[in-house]
Amino acid sequence: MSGHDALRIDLDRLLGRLDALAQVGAIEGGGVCRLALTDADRAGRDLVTGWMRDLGLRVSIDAIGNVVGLRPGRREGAPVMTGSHIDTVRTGGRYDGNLGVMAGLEVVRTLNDAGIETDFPLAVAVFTNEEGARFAPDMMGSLVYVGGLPLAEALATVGIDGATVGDELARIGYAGDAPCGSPAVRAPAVRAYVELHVEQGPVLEAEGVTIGAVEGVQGISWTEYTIRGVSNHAGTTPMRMRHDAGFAAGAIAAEVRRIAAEMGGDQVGTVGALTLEPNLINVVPHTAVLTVDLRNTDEEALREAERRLAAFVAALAESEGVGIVARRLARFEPVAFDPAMVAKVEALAQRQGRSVRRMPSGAGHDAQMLARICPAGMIFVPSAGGVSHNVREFTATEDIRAGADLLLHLLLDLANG
Ligand code: HGY
Ligand code: MN
Ligand code: MN
Repeated sequence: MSGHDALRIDLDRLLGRLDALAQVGAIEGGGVCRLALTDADRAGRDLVTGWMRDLGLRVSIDAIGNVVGLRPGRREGAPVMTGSHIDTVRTGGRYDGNLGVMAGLEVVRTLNDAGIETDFPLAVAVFTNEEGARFAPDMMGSLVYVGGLPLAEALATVGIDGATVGDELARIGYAGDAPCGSPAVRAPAVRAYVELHVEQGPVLEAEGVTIGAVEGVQGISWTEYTIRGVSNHAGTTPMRMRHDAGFAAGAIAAEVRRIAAEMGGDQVGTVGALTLEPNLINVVPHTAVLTVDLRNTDEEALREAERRLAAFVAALAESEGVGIVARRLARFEPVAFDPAMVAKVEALAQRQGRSVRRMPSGAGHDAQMLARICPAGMIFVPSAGGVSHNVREFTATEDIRAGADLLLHLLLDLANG
């Protein structure tokens, strides 16, 4: 432990910040809608960077809009970093991403109040567009940060509403001047990275366990399909004459479910977005655009799922006489976190008297990108009912306290090397 064993976060202060941030982009049912680079995202960023400055952090904003608040240590050099994201999906909860950033700020406040200076600097990061819901891929900001996606390519990305990342970043005033990683430019140095996040799944709650020591993140495959058929009269067109983009979209959605059931194990598949044109009751649709999200903890199995779907789509295009164009939106192989970091999370949780279990993450996280440049790890706390990406997302306050206290002491341990 860090020699400050009795140190604890202030739970009410942390909950207060979470509540205040949840008012920005608040939607019916207690959730939040702050899609990346919208006015609501700007308002959230303004609030959080204000808190960072109030805490005495040196705030830098890089060219993809990542915000890093730096707390100097006794020594110069690469910081120990924590953080997450504050952009949300359209039906977001108040904890996804936000908890990791708010807990990072609470750690800083706790250290400030205790007059504790760490050996190495500490940093709290807010990564741009982790969700990828408006601009694919997800984890875009942290991927650019570590040099995994060229900045120009990220800025040129066109979103689901036709806007580009670059234009929106400039519009909200977060196109920063701090250099960010790119294949050409070395990624900023980070000594270690730890992210606190809600599990967003049912495992911890079902097992009555408080802490997840996350071993890694499963593979992610996002594809958009554009299907071109022929619009025709719903009443006069014999079934044998149809080239029905709507039917083809529905067949793909059903096949995604069938492949997941057939493969079993960790295979999951989702058709989350679907639009038809002209989207009228009495017209056979001429166009359908849908997205498929496939994930698996095993890379080979994920590739098999992709192969099965691609074969189905090719045969469907043939049999229905439609054109189907696939566009890759995101593809990340499974990531394993640094075993020593996973062991640290587990051991510290046990030392703090918390129940803990090792587990993979079903969701993508910025930590999986930071793992490319430094030892990275994650702390999970339970999600009530396993619900997330839903306004009903909830984590019990005592679980938040457990996760934030664990983050506090893990960061102290890492920053005092
Ligand atoms: O899609 C995900 O896994 C994350 O919410 N970005
Ligand atoms: Mn998240
Ligand atoms: Mn999310």
